[in-house]
Amino acid sequence: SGSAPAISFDVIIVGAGFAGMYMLHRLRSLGLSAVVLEAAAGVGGTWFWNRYPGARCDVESMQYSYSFSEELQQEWRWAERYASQPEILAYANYVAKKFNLLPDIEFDTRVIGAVYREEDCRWLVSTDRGTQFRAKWCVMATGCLSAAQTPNIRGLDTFKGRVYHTGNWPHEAVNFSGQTVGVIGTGSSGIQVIPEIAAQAKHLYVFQRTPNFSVPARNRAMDSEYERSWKKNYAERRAMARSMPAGILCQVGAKSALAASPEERNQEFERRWAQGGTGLTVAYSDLLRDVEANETAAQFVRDKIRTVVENPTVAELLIPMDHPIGAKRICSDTKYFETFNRENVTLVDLRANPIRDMGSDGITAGLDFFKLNSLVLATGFDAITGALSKIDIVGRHGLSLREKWRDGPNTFLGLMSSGFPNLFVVTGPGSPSVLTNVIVAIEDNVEWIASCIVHLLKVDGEYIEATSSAEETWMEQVQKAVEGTLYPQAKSWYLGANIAGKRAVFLPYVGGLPTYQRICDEVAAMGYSGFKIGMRPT
Ligand code: NA7
Repeated sequence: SGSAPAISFDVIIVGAGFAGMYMLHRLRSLGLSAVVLEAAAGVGGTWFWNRYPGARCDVESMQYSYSFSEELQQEWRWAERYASQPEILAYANYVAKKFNLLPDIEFDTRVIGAVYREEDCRWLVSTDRGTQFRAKWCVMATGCLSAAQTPNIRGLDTFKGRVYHTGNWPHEAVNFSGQTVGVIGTGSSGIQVIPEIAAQAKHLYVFQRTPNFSVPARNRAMDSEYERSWKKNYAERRAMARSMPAGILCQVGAKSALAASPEERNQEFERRWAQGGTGLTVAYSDLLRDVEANETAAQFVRDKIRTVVENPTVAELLIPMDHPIGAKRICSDTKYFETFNRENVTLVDLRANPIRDMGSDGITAGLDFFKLNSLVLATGFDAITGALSKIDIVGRHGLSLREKWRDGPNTFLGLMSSGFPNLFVVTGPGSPSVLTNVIVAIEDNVEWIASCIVHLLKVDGEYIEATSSAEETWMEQVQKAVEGTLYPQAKSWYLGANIAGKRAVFLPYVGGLPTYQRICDEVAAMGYSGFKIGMRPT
């Protein structure tokens, strides 16, 4: 390959999703030069790739949007209560245009390596196009749900039909009319795509390993009165949202579920069920802390599934019994359980009949063979660390990030990892990330990183690096925060339990966004305590 000299910038940003786009905008407003390197052909990150039918956000659109520009939040109009993937992608493109971000983004460019050069305190980043970029700072805006994971099914490559992954859906329209289709996976993606495929295909086989809790989204066209009230009070409501544990303005019950009478509880759960969305799991203060409290909500949803699904055997198979409700990310659906009342839909229970292999015509589960025209993998992501571990990141003394994180990721505040000076991560492991309205978490992290860079310029620092003791203390706090909650009782992607060989460590910080943000702000206010600011080696 031709080794053209590396192009230099102040900052290299990896990824042009919501994190990378805002990081670029923020750095440019500080007069810094930055380039964004993006594997996709467009902006939007996970919303660029997850184009499967039915893909939709589970945070209300009035909230799942940037708050940094009053003009933007006033002029953009959301069509629905919960935005669909095409609408969120259109929004991302609109933002990119409005803030003129495109000229500084290199598309179709996948970052494969990043090496820290101690001699000049610079990162050297290389791409799959053979190009190299050099910068003092590097921001990994690589996303929490961006590395799709394909299950290791024997013979998958011998299948003659088409195989799709929800997290890497083709751009051209896919038509399943007249086809027999299989879907593997019943997480959020599966639960969204299954009703859509069922409505189109001749027959749909749903291959379910673990049933999931899901609540109706009750999506609908945006109510103009609701939109108006948000836009009139946007600044105030955004501030209120930031004071909530998940950065989402919603009604969080302050009372123990066990302090309410069964009638009262039932009424409250019914009210939230009718409202739609994931609010059911925050109806009471202890739903994610107390097994008995949790069971009241779980039992409510189980009964709903029994009411909706006509065939009692199928209903029982769809009812989750293995984990507390909310300990895995709860799903939000549009007619998911109803779909199993259709004559063209068959539920295949993989716990009783595990997948054996695939051949050219279909799949064998247990003793049964299922002839398929197409297979859809809704099998999720190597979450939170997957996108980072795909890149060969090398810090001081040849230390590889992948090696360092082999037994679980160590970070200070999710933002930096010791041994990797000047390398920032947006919504990294050890930050609240996926337990929040991620756009809020992104904006706060980006602001923190931008202020940190401003500080370094002011004090003439060559590098900033997390100390290993601050990192150790933080990781203890992350683990302590999850103790006493029910999260560890589910084998979820929060724990990396869905990836073979991934060490089971609880990845996000569950202490809530306000606490996390207060700690981040305090650290900065104390002159970046827990970090070492260094001068250029002479
Ligand atoms: P998830 O939530 O990780 O769901 C993946 C699903 O795929 C889940 O039902 C898995 O069953 C199933 N799966 C994965 N591998 C296999 C194999 N080998 N065989 C059978 N079934 C398998 O991913 P999603 O994309 O739905 O959602 C991820 C997040 O994106 C979501 O929470 C939202 O925040 C957005 P398992 O439970 O492991 O038995």
